[in-house]
Amino acid sequence: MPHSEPLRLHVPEPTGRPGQTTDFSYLRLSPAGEVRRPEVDVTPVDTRDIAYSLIRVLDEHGNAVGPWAPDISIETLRAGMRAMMKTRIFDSRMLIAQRQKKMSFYMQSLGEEAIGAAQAMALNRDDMCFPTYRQQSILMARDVPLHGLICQLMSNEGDPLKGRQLPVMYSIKEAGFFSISGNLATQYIQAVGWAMASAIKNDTKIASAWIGDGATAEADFDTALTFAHVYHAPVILNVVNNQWAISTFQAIAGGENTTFAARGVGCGIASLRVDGNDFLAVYAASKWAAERARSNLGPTLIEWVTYRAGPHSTSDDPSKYRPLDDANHFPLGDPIARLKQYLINQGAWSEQEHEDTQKELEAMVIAAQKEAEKFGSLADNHVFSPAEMFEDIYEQMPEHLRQQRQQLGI
Ligand SMILES: Cc1ncc(C[n+]2csc(CCOP(=O)(O)OP(=O)(O)O)c2C)c(N)n1
Repeated sequence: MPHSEPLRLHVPEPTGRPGQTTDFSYLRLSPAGEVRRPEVDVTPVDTRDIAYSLIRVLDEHGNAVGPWAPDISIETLRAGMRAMMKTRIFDSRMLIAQRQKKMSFYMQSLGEEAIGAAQAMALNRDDMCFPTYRQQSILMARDVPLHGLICQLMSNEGDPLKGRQLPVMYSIKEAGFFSISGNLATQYIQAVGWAMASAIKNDTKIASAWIGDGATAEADFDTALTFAHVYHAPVILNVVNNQWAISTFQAIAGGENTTFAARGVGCGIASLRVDGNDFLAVYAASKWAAERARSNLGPTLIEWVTYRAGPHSTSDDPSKYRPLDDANHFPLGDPIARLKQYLINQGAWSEQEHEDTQKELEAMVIAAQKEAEKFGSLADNHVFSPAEMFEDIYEQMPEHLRQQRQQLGI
């Protein structure tokens, strides 16, 4: 048949712009408990249906249902609750500090707290995470001291990174938290290499790689999948699909009419798609993937479906490109509220305990901030000496850097 119609370029658009309401029916959702749980030695291609479904454990009444309901102690869940609450409180305090000009920049993880926290609790402490700038919940779950983080944020004289990095770009080797880089996606392939090294050394540690939906469009994402597949690297390949990459909707990163989990299947990697706001599902899927990796069964890709409830960063105003109350309409709700309901149903939490914990953690963050501010903040210019700028570029300072330092007279 001859075609006479002119060709049209397709440019994906979000269904909701400012002043409108998002139609979230584009998300492929499954009811809690519905998706099957294969054995960990499943052949990757046999996870295809799961890559297009959504693993969920908590139903709308806060009950844990189905084959993915994890074997997890109430103590671990209570610790998870605290880690998520601490993350959210830390974020909101640091946002204020940024507005007070005590730091130049900040990035919240509002709405995404369950993902990093639950995976951190499913891993061993010496498994290495290769995070983006939005996995501070891993640090909270691993109980990293807050005052060092705040010194980094304030670029002050106590900053472990000596003021060389943008706030939030932490580097905490002892907590298995790889140095964050501003260059999107670079850490994904580095995680695979780290996992390969662990296998080469016949070690038992695994790696956990992190990327956002937007950054999957970077070439390093595909390279990482190829290497992970070829060498059966012991790595968990996490894709946090929070629907947005700054002002860009996930459809324009390649999410329209498909899923990010499906990318893994195409590369021969076992892949799961999971409710990222369901702490129990995150824990269960992370455990499953960790067991695969530790048993030499290879990598697992997990797409976490969630919603970036806050602005991209303190330099962003989402009201310019999406509906104001979008997060309230997101069908997977809020991760803290959902775990809270579950724990209350179990008789393991209460409104009173929630309030008390909130106050206790707020006091902890405020105390840490006070401690950090003893080293100054950006507002009072207590920063590292400029002489530090020339250190650590190479292991030994070369002559030309020594001369540049001398030119500054420091
Ligand atoms: C290589 C590269 N390109 C562009 C940027 C600018 N940039 C910073 S964050 C961001 C959006 C990333 O979105 P996503 O991967 O979805 O993660 P999210 O911020 O939603 O957590 C962009 C484009 C960058 N830092 N590095």
